Amino acid sequence: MTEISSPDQVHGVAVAGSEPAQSQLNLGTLERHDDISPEDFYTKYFKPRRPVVFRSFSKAWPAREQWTLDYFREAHGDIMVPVYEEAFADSGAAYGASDDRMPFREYLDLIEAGPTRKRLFLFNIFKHAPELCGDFDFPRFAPKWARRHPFMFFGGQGSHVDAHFDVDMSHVFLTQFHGTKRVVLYGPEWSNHLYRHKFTVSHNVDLGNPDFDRYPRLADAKGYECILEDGDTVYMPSGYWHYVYYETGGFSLALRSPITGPAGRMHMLYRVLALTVGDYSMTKLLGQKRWYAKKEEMAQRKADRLP
Ligand SMILES: O=C(O)CCC(=O)C(=O)O
Repeated sequence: MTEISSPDQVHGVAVAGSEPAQSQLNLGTLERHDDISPEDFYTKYFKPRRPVVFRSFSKAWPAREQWTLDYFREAHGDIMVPVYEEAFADSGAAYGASDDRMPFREYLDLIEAGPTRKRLFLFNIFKHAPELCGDFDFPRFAPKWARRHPFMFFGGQGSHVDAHFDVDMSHVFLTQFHGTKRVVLYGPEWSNHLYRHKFTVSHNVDLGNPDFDRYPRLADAKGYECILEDGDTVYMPSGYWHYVYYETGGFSLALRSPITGPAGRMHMLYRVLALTVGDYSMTKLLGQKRWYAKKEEMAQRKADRLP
């Protein structure tokens, strides 16, 4: 996800510490590998765009040992960090606006102390502390990397990131360091079943507590689920929807492999323009609440017409 796609998409209602009711969704368990070679990964997963969890991605990284809550607190605790909470998309929250700022040290204390909805989203700590880039590398698991856009994600127990796909259409490799999170994935072919809002990369459905009366076609969408633990990397192919629920406080690093080829790049450009120009213009024209209601109505109608 680029900085353009924003916490406007983060509009869920899960209560900190509550368990999501994902068992009702049609989810298979993601395949897992302790060790897979870059060549096998490319043939079996990257090329056919199949998500998977594996552990060999980060095994050579010094970060595996070094990056702990204590380390970040001591070495980088003074950095002022933008903190997000769940924000309803129709509540008037501005694109990209964080809810609060605080010293990193205080934020880490908070997520260690117990459940909290507060998250750091798309946090580029490397701008503040470039030396951290020496603690990991870009492994041979993808042909190309967006080297200037490594992002970190932190969250407290019970927080979640509502489902979305990344507007830059990158392939994402999300590596867990501390704590446990549940990740739910759907391929782009299910976007209408997920009631995607026009021009955006998100929807109004709360996958943590799905409302099948309101969104009946959601039940037909076939997705995947995995639990990410320290050392696991989930590969999320380009365009995959992802919903993340923090079972415990924790953090991860996302490395991104940009989409290649003219068709892929055109699609990325279309998505970025749709979100930044299309959605923005309609919001200006109709006002946030009316445009949101309209997007919701259109998504419902589209889903009703599905075979
Ligand atoms: O793990 C998270 O908190 C969110 C990850 C995410 O949304 C992403 O990598 O695009």
